[in-house]
Amino acid sequence: MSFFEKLKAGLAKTKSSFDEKINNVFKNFRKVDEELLEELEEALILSDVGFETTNKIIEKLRDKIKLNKIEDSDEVKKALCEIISEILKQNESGLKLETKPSVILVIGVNGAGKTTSIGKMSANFKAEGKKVLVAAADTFRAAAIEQLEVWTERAGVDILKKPEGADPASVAFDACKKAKEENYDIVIIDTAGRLHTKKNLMDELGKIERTIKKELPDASEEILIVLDGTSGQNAMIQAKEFSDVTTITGIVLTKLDGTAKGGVVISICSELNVPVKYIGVGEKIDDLQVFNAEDFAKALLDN
Ligand SMILES: Nc1nc2c(ncn2[C@@H]2O[C@H](COP(=O)(O)OP(=O)(O)O)[C@@H](O)[C@H]2O)c(=O)[nH]1
Ligand SMILES: [Mg+2]
Repeated sequence: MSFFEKLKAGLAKTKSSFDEKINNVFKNFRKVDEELLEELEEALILSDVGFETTNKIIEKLRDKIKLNKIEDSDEVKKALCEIISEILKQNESGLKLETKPSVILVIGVNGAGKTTSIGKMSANFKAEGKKVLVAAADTFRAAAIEQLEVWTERAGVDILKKPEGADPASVAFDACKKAKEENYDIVIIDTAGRLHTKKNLMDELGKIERTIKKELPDASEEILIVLDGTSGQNAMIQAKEFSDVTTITGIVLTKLDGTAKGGVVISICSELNVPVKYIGVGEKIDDLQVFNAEDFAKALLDN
C-alpha cells in the first residue's frame, strides 16, 4: 500500500462519518440560507471539530458565499472543503533536527501512544540511516521499560535504561551524554504519563528539560506531545494543560485509524498554535506518518 493509500485507509472511519453528516445536510438542500449554515455548523460540531473552530469555519463560509454569490450546493461543499484545507495547512512544519545529536522529548498522558510512537519514529529514522538512542525515562513502571525495549529491538536502535524507580532526569542525563560521546544523530526520550499528582508529573518533566538544556545546550530540541485521536476534544484539553508548563513544539496524533473523531485534527490545527508533526494510523511499526496537510485534506475531503 502506498503512503497515501494507508492514510486514506486510516482515515476511513473519520471520513465516512464526516461525509455522512455533511451529505445529510445537503440531502434536503433547498437554498443557501442561514438555516443551511446552522445545519452545517451542527454537523461540524458532531464531527469533533469543536465550537471555536466550527464558528470560524462557518463565518468564513458565510463570507465566501456572499463574495462569490454561491447558490449551488456543490459550490457550498467546495467552499467548505477549501476553508478546512486552509486551516489544516496554516501552521504545517516538519521536525527541526538540525544538530548532532538532536533531542526529541516525548510527553503526554498515559495510554496516548508515546512508547509505540517512539518505536515507530525510531524505525523511520533508522531507515533514513540515522543513529538513534532511545532513553527509557518512564521509570515509573518496570513494564514501561520492557515495552520500550521491545520496540527498540523491533526498530533496531539502541536503548538507555535504568532500573524501575530510577530518577527520570538521570536517565535523560546519561542518554544525552552517551549521544554526545558516541556520535548519535537523535536521542528520543520516553516519559511517564502519570505520577501521583499532576504537579509531580509536571515537576518531573521540568527537571528532564533542564537536564537536556544543561547537557546539550545547543542541540535542536523537539518537545512532542502525543495525543490520542480517539479522545476527540479531550485531546485539545490535554494539549492546553501540558502547554501551561512546557513549550510544546509539535503534536503526534495517534489512533486515527480506530476512530471517527479525526475531525479533531482540524480544531488542533486551528486553535493550538502548535503544528501536528506525526499521525498514527495503526499499531504496526510502519504506521506512523509525517503529517502532510495537503494529503490529509485530500484523504479527508476528496471524493
Ligand atoms: N490503532 C492504533 N493504536 C495505537 C496507535 N498508537 C498507539 N496505539 C496503541 O495504544 C496503546 C497505548 O500505547 P502506548 O505507546 O503504550 O502509550 P503510552 O502510555 O503513551 O506510552 C497501545 O495498545 C498501542 O498499541 C495508533 O496509531 N493506532
Ligand atoms: Mg509508555
